Amino acid sequence: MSSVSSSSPDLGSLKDELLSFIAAAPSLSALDDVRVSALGKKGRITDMMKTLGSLPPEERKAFGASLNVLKNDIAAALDARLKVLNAAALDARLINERIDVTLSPRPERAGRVHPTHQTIDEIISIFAGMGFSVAKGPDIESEYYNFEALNIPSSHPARDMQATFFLPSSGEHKTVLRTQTSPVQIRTMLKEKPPIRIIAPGRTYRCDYDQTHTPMFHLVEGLVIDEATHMGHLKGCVMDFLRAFFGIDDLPVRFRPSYFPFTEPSAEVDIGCSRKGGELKLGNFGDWLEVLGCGMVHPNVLRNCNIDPEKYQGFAFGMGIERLAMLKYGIPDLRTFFDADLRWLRHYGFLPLDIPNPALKG
Ligand code: 2NL
Repeated sequence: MSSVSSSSPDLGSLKDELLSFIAAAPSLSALDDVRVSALGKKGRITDMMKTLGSLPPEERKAFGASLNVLKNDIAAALDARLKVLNAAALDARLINERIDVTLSPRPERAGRVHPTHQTIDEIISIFAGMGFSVAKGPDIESEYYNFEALNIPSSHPARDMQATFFLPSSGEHKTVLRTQTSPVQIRTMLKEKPPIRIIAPGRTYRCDYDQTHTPMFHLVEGLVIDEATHMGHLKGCVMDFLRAFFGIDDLPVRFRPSYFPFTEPSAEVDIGCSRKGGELKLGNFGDWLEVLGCGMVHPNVLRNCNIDPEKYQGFAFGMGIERLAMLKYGIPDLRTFFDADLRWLRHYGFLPLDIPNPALKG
């Protein structure tokens, strides 16, 4: 480009100068400095634009056109260099911030998973393998879902003021801290159509405190509703679970007739153990230890949930999570689960990356 007028500066050499600055700008901020020096409020091209008004009309037209061409060329060059520098900056970040995903994990050594939650994870993992899903519900329940729908009559000792935490009631509908997780299963039956296969783990509450009872503890209940479900399914399911959970393939499992208002027939389940020398060992040693309760869902409970007992049957079971954890991990006192003692947690707790299901261990 040549100058348009003897009185105007040499736009060609200005263009070459600016283009070489742009090409040499090593960073985004250096490039911006070049932009400001050329096109900013007091930039060299802007300054020349301001002089247009004082030129004679014939010069103004030609010089103005040349200035516009220059301005557009510089803007385009700035834009192109900006793209190059942005791409280079991204490349540098991709290299600097690269994570080596092939490195083996470094377990966090500071924290521990509480044995109650480790045990819940293990239980979920085993039942997930049998096609169960996990259902949740509120800790504060209506007396109806916690007792009435479960065929528990108002005369039942569990409904006594001494046994259950009743909350200050508003009106005639009483609320309680749930004493089982069964109300979660009632809610599921009311909401979903069979087939149903769920477990409901969670906090439960009873007015009790001694060596083997705390006012808050965790239960997991299971529920299966389908056509033609029978005691054989219940026994197979519970046996498979207990053997997987304790990691003992031939663990003896015994079903004893029992009574619950929400199941008929009902059974309590014992596993084989030995208590010789005050030490508890699980396995085929001739002695027995109770671990859970179960049964076929009572027809009244099915009817309360609008399920036709002529068409559908089901089984249910319930077990205390801390109790299972105590047996599996040799923890002697239930109350220590709720003491929040860090020394206890460091001793009995689990590293976050421990594999929950022993069946999955290599
Ligand atoms: C125990 C016994 C049990 C159930 C819980 C249940 C739930 C529904 C219907 C029928 Cl919705 N039954 N749950 C059944 C039998 C026993 O728990 O000793 N738990 C610690």
